[in-house]
Amino acid sequence: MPAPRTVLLTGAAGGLGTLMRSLLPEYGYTLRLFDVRPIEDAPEAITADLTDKEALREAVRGVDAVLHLAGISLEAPFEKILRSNIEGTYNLYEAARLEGVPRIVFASSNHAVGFTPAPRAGTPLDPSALIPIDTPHRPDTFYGLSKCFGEDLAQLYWDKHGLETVSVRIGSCFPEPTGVRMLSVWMSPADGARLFHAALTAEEVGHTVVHGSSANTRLWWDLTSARALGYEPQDDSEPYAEKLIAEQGELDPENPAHSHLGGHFVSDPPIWPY
Ligand code: NAI
Ligand code: 15L
Repeated sequence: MPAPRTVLLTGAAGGLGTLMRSLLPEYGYTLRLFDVRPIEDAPEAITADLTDKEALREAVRGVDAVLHLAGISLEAPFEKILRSNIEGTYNLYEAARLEGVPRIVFASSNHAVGFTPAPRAGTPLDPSALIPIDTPHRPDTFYGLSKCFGEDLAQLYWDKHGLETVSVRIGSCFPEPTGVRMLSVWMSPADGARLFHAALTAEEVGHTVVHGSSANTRLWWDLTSARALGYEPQDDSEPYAEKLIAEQGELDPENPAHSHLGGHFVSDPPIWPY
């Protein structure tokens, strides 16, 4: 596949979308923006819902790849998740298939496997204790379940239609880690751009699932499949560790919100406010 140049960025108004709008052009991409919310500083962006099939057909027409970030990013009633994340992602894949788009990079989440026990608190782990990429789906919420669906949809569209996907099980991609658990799953925005770039350009990915994080000292999961795409993480959350642990304490293995990959999503998930 020739290196993609024009990329549809869905979810462009969101937190990660905003970060990627500033970071990805440095890699030579021209971004076409899509979100249900208008983007103040980008009047050219397509303002449409993932349920709008016509808008999606037009949005994907002529692009080389899609970076699919749009969707409900927290827990919500099943009906809302169904509409935005399940039907919405299906609508995007159908539009891409019909318009001949060869590759999608799908923002999956650690919450697809959120009930997986965290290996253990502490630093650094024996590599054999890291969560492998083929760990079974163990969604911690309807939100996580929708990411399992997205990964399976991606597999179907590869096997049946030859549409490639890299599903990135993102840990926590924010400018800084804000909690002790995040020390283990944090992905710096710059590493996020590196990983998305690798996922957009690697040869012959079929459907590949990767963990999305920086090379954290306290890493909980295996980055081998991400590195195989050419991803070379440059960042580590460790400089934030002392302050966060002083403020919040070490993770308590008896607390379910500390002892699972998905953190507080397993017991008290944050709710989508809209
Ligand atoms: P966000 O909530 O800030 O952004 C999501 C964007 O999607 C919003 O701008 C929203 O308007 C848009 N959206 C929601 N429903 C839509 C619909 N039906 N049609 C069109 N647009 C719609 O979330 P964030 O943090 O930027 O995450 C981006 C993606 O990455 C999400 O899919 C999220 O599940 C995933 N992810 C993010 C992580 C993170 O650490 N930021 C961790 C794991 C996964
Ligand atoms: C996610 O999937 C969410 O979209 C994001 O807001 C964070 O909560 C992140 O996971 C996390 O687990 O920290």
